Amino acid sequence: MSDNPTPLLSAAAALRAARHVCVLTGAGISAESGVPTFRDAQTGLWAKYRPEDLATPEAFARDPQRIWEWYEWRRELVRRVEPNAGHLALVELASTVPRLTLVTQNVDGLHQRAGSTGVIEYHGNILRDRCSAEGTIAARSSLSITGLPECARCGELLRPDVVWFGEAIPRQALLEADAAAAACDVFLSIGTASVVYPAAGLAESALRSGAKVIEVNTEPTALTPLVDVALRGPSGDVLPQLLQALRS
Ligand code: BJW
Repeated sequence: MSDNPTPLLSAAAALRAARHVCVLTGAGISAESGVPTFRDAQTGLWAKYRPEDLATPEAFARDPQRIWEWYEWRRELVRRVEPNAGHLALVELASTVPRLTLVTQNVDGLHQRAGSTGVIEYHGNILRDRCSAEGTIAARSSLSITGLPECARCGELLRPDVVWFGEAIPRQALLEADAAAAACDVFLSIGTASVVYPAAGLAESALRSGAKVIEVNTEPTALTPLVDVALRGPSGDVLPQLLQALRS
């Protein structure tokens, strides 16, 4: 028998020894629920649309109707889907390790629906509206002049409460995620291409602090050359297997 443990057993051993696990999830963890990722060449959202046409404040200022149509379509989709085995495995992982911080780049709320608590929403939440003038979470006015969602308080246009390119990460989320990445002893990067910053910098920060970094992804990513363990496969399969290995 070989002395080299399999990647799954190595990852399980790292988690067993961990006091604080920081998890960063990306679009890949929701793919098995039926939510499209961004950068998949065939099915990704950016395969059909250019990011700068839809996910920037400039695009919204230029054509709010088009942006709202895209986001309403995605909202409907997110409301119809269910959390998958990957989301559920992270709920269990949180009750298995001494401390777990879950940071998600996803805006779909599926971690919370699966039962995860204290989720740090790094890029916001697609199901909330925010006033484009006041910046606060806002209710819709029932008297819209433009036919687009307007703020019940000030009448300005509402926008989805997500973070577009060139916009700052919500301050609390940024601080909490930075602190967890720098303090954890295991960092788990799941279903993200690791190309969008500052989120992609969290794993780098964890590595600098001496944490073990484990990646779960169907494909190699920009982070793969730096990780301690790479687990290849859909997170809905790999995460339950990892949990089982951790418990045995
Ligand atoms: C599976 C799977 C399965 C598939 N199982 N795996 C250099 C350094 C630092 C920053 C920059 C830089 N150059 C440019 C920037 C700025 C920019 C940036 O990073 N650009 C890069 C693209 C180059 N960043 C920003 O603009 C950020 N803000 C900022 O920097 O602010 C500065 C500032 C400071 C102070 C004041 C003002 C400004 C903001 C970034 C916002 C990103 N927003 C989006 C849209 C959110 C709203 C919406 O949903 O519409 O967030 S873009 C999109 O990308 C979305 C995602 O959260 C994010 C990351 O995508 P993710 O999750 O990695 O998805 P994919 O599709 O790329 O990958 C999926 C992965 O899953 C793949 O690897 C698959 O293989 C895998 N997979 N099935 C497991 N079943």
